[in-house]
Amino acid sequence: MLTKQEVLFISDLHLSAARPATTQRFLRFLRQRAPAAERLYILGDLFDAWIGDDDDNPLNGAVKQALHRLADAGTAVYLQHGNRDFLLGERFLRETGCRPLPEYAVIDLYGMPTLLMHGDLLCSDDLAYLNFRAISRTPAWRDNILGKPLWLRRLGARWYRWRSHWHKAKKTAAIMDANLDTVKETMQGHGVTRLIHGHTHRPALHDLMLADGRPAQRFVLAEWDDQSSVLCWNSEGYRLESI
Ligand SMILES: [Mn+2]
Repeated sequence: MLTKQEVLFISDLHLSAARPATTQRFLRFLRQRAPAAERLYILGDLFDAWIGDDDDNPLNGAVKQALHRLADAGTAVYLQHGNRDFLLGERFLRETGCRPLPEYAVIDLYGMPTLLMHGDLLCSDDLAYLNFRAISRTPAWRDNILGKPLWLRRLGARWYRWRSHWHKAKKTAAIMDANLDTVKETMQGHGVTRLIHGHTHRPALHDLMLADGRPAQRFVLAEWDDQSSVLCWNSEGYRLESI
């Protein structure tokens, strides 16, 4: 077998029955592209909504099976929660062979400590969202939601999506972007000069300077839409690959 030497990063696929082309592209990526990698990091919002590990719709089944096949083929798959799929739980991990990442995950990337985040915590100007986030990550909130029957959760997800769409329309672009001070404080707090995150759907590579004068880099991953991109690292450096 070939040595697997690459490390891949993706985020914000927002898989849902409403976007079958993206799902197909992702399944093909898992089958054909990802097995060449040593590690695949999925930095949140793999699904557009996740209402519980017991949701056995066909899309979830196909994705779970493909992830497991990849893990079985020797690629380590790491999963971070996004703001849309933070209810992904233990059972999902068991059924896919994915390994969980904490909301701030520092990994070694070819000798360089690198912080991985979904990115929603960087949008610190969006106080209404951060407030909801704090409440919705408590065990009580979670148990309450997951204790409801599946049909009710399905209905709730539709309502939530509609409401979130409507709320977003009222927020300014600046509020929904990462706050630069928060970015710098977070990086400095974790002792890194490299950060990779998604969530904002504003793909870019930002050069910045930390308060202690060290130059730093922030990679913002793209959402998977009509186009898909993958951030690929190997010992030589990085490149963006379109799928
Ligand atoms: Mn997100």
